[in-house]
Formats: sequence, structure tokens, C-alpha cells
Amino acid sequence: MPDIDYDSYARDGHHLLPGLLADKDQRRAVEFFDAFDAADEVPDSYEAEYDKGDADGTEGGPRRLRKLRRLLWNDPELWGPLLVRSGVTDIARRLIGDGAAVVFHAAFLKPARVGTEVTLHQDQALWTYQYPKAFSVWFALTPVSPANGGLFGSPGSHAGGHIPHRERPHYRWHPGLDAAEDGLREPVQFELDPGDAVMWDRYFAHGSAANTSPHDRRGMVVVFADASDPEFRAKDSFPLADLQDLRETP
Ligand SMILES: O=C(O)CCC(=O)C(=O)O
Repeated sequence: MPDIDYDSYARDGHHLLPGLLADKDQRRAVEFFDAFDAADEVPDSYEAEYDKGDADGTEGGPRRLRKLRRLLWNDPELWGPLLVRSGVTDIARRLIGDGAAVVFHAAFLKPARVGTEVTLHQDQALWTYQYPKAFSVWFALTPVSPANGGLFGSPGSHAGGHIPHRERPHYRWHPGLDAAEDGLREPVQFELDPGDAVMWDRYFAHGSAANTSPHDRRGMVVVFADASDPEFRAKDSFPLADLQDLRETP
């Protein structure tokens, strides 16, 4: 069971989880995403987003993967045991209970030189459904620092719940926040080694910068919510009990 100070998590809305992912699983994940990034085609079921260029590289160079979605639903035999081994399922049971379920599992791949920013946002503000008690665990799969786009978040930004988001000029992906305009604390930068993770509350405001470095910055996020809540609705829901049942891969 990962060591978590639940009081500081409740106060700040985030918590560092050093060394959550074993080296072997971190390498396995990087190889998986690098292979997809190098492939000509990605199955539609991953709902891929790209940062630059096009398929044949005629416009702005070869396209690079920005985001992959629905990892656990696409490959439960790979990701299920890896998530269980990391201990995130224990955190979900502790924070939510046996009724917890995975509702999102995605990779944010921020490729070298062309990886674009993720504007400051609260996850719950961008979701179609309300996800009671939801929290995210974001795994660093490479070093993560401001030098490669990093990851940052505003401590305490979850405390007041939903903050109205606005469309942002020149940012195409989703509405966002501005720490100063929205009265949030100056975001802190997370400096992470491969295998480290950060967990955060569904209302914790976070984002990342463009990656202008020569190195890819790879991250993977899993989101748990309370599927036992009578109000629970989801596009995808993978119950904790089904995760635990998945056969271990060698
Ligand atoms: O990986 C990133 O750069 C941003 C991650 C994020 O915004 C999220 O997981 O909600």
C-alpha cells in the first residue's frame, strides 16, 4: 500500500507518490507508447490526438502522438496487472471503497520539440458526467521537469469545487483557467523521476507547458470514481473487482 498523508492530500488537492511504478513496468509502458508513436496507424479505438504534421510528413514533418485514450479497455491483459502491481487499486479502495471503478486511462505523450501545452484546468470541468469522489493518478514514464514541458498544479485549487472555465485564444483542445485571473495560488512544478506519480482530486487545477526539449516527456493517467453512487453515469467503467481478477502477465 503506497504511503499517503491523506490530511495533506485533502488540504492541497494533490500528493506525490515517489517510485509508484516498478522499473520493469515503467519500461514496458514507454516501449508500448514509443511503438505507437512510431507506427503509421493507430487503431481508432485509442481515439488518438496528434501534435504536429500529418501521416505522410508532407506538412510540418511526421505527425507525433499527443494523446491515447481507453488504454485499459483496449488491452486489459497488459494494463490491468500493471495498475494492480502499482498499488493504485489499493489507493482507490482506501479513498472510494469497493465500489470504485476506472473511468479513464490515457497517455499524454508530449513529444520532443513539438509537444504542445495542456492549459490549466480542473478535470471534472471537462468531463461529460459528474464522477463522484474521482481522483487521478498520473505516472511519470520519463523524467518530468519544466525543461521538457513538465507538469504543474495549483495547491488548494480543488477546495471550492467547480470553477467556470473559458475558451482560450490559440488553444484548440478544451476550455481552461488562468491562475491569476481565477484567484488561484501560483502553480507548483512537479519534478518527477520515471516511475514517480502524482495523485490529484477531480477539482485540482493542473496543466503542463510545451516541450521544446530534444526529449519526449511521457505520462500516463488513470482516473477512479465511485461507481456505487446512485448518480454514477459513465461512458467507460472498469470495476475494481474486475481489475483485481485480471490474470497476471509473466
Ligand atoms: O500530461 C499532461 O501534460 C497533462 C495531464 C492532464 O492534464 C491530465 O491528466 O488531466
